[in-house]
Amino acid sequence: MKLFSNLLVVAAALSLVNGKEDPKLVEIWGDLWPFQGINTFAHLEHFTCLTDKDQQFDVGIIGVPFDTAVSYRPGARFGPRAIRAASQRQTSLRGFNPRAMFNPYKSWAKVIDCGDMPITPMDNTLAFKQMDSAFEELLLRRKSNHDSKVPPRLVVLGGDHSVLLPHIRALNKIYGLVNIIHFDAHLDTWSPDKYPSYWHSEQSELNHGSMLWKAHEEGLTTKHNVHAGIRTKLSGIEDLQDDDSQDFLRIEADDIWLKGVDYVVKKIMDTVPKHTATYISVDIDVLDPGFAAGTGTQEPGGWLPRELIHILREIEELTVVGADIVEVSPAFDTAEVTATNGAQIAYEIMTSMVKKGNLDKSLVKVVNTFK
Ligand SMILES: [Mn+2]
Repeated sequence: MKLFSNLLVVAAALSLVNGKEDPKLVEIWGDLWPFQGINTFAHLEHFTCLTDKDQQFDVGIIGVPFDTAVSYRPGARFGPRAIRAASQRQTSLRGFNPRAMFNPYKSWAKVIDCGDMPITPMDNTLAFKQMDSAFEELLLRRKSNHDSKVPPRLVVLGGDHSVLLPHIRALNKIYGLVNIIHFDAHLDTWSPDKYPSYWHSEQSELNHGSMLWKAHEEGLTTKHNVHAGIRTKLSGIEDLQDDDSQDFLRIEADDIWLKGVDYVVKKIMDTVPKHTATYISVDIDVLDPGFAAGTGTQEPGGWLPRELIHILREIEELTVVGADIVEVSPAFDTAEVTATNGAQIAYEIMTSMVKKGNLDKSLVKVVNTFK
């Protein structure tokens, strides 16, 4: 019986909804196997953080199921639920990350699943208003559970890549300029001119390949930014010149086998100052389509999951103020491969965020932005 119960996942906390449970029944029925129960990310406790304003946390998973800014295959609105389903073998009891020698789910931090942002799929202007407001609500008007002088941090499950922009806008209000480490097959620094059309509106300028351009236009980012895993087709060499002018260092997908994984790690660490606010954005299409078919814009010749995982571990000392894993589109996935990689990447990033400790309050540039 002892061995048997060791194999079980204690999920009693998930069932404590009204405080009226019979302890004896909880003892009998309160344990679930990883494939059982309602899906939250890694069986974390779930709170609807947007409506529960007194809910304090240190690191929150938040789903942003928005995909009406894609330029090719849609479907990433179902990314959050697919990543949550694929995360079920992560539990606090089996959450020890051997590569990091650390369990992010059993440490100082209160890590919870904040649920999803309710974003309209009918009107992108309104959708971005909703996302701007939601990120401000969760970051500017909240305190972290561990230290009331710093806000909590979010790990976003996308959604298409454009959901980065409202997150960076909110982070910029707190920390000032933010460094971006952008794992992606594509540049995503394309200006609207690169999508020529007779038909034009202000909102049509923003899509999942232009949000980094927009972030630069709005003056949200530093001069210490990195793209890693790039292998996109271009409209011409001028795309790279435009990218240079937005202060991104490019690490090509081929660099990982031509120059090695250590080269990639060193380039990132040489570019991004360790003690400054840094955002990690992972477009799942940085992985080869063989490992991430479930995405909107596949590019052959990408990285292996083990390479990305290793790099994320090697850069764990950076000061990560927020992160995302985007563009998981489960309708194109096979055998949950893409979503499982997405869940693992979220776990690796969360491991780093918790392992490094809470943020130093000196990073918070704007005082009294949150109550
Ligand atoms: Mn992207």
